Amino acid sequence: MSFRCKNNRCVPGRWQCDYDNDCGDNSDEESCTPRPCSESEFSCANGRCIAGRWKCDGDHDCADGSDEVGAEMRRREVASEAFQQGSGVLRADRLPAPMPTERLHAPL
Ligand SMILES: [Ca+2]
Ligand SMILES: [Ca+2]
Repeated sequence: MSFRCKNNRCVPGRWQCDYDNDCGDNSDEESCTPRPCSESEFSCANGRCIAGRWKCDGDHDCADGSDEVGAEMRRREVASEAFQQGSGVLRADRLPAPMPTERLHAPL
């Protein structure tokens, strides 16, 4: 089973409504019924459901990046907190994602 896009491109049927624009004109994502996200899932701004733990993990799991909105802010707070504790050393395992070195030394 394949799905024919409006631009006549054919994509595998399972690519329809997977929230990725596979056709190029997004016609494989049109007329899709968004499924309600469960409580353990995060609901992206574009209607996609992702696992709750994927929110703010540094990866854009929603195609529109809405699961990472505000994540950068939170990351800075974590870094700032580490400095306030007087260690002066940022432990990488405390941060949700690696940060560029220059940002660690920038004024927070
Ligand atoms: Ca798709
Ligand atoms: Ca994510």
